[in-house]
Amino acid sequence: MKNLFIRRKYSMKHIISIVLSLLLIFSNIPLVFKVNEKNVTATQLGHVKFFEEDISKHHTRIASFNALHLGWDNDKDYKKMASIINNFDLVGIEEVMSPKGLEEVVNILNEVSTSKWSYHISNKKVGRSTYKEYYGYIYNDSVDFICSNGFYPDKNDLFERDPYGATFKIGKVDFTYVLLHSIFGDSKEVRMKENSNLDKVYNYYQNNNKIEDDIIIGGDFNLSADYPAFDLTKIDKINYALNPVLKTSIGNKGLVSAYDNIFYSKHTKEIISAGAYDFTNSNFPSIRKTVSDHIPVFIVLDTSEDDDGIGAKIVISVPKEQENIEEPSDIDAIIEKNTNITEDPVHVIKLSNDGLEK
Ligand SMILES: [Ca+2]
Ligand SMILES: [Ca+2]
Ligand SMILES: [Ca+2]
Repeated sequence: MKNLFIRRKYSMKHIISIVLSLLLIFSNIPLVFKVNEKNVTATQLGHVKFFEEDISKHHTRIASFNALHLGWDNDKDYKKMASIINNFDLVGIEEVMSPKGLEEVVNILNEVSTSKWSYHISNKKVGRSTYKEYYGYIYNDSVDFICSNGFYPDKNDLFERDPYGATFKIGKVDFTYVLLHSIFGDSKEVRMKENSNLDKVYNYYQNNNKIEDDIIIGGDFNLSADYPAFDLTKIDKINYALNPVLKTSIGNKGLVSAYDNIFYSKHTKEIISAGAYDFTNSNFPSIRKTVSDHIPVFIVLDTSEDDDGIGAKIVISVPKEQENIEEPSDIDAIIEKNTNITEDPVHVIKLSNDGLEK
């Protein structure tokens, strides 16, 4: 009887350990996958469904938004896009397919809002296949566009869509805002591999302009920020702003993945809170079709003082080849043909240099 009991106990343990091993092998879950609340220093606002009108004078909202093929000839509800962006002062945008997408949003904002709005677009599209995306920024007149910092020079092709950065000043705070739309990839391993290079991106932009300490990296990383791939805490205590369990992409029945986030370092103490703007009102399928399959993530910045103080006299070195905009590709030509909108690539580079709109 005693023998039987011991044997049973042993076999239960054995079974549990086998089951756990199988779970680890087949579930694709990395070994470290726990939210460490201590890591999140910004006050967590969670899913914000409504913004109070009167944000404090010295507070500003900066967002990152994957705008799902913005500027293609699709069924985009530009009025809705503009009403979403109107809640922020500066929005970094991923999945910009043509300048006219940004232009359309800015035109509507200038009609409906009391602020004056502008945009900046990267001087070329990036991607490994014929499918390529621009990065863009939409901002109002409380924001000074200082300069483009260009693309991360991706000599070893670590990123499918090379990260892009630009420097802004709001109130007394200047900062470089880097955008990245990481690879989607067939497997988590591919995404982890690409995102594990985020330290190089941070170091590049930090060294690119030595008098600017505030490097903020926002984007759609196609991976939640607590994956060990984002091993950034050793450099300047870089951390994610949003709790990595906060869902930011839209499925047909609800919010699904926590792929969007914003990273910042110990130098950017000006960040006081973070959240995601859930504008869906639970209309998930129609929002996916007419707006995006993501919601914006944002940080709130206190702009009353900047501890790197020197101000925005920037000396940056943009690699020579980035000064020339690429000729529109065949895909551009097709879009132009379908929409009867002609793009002037020369004008685009003018935009990237002075940040003024047409
Ligand atoms: Ca690349
Ligand atoms: Ca600064
Ligand atoms: Ca600072």
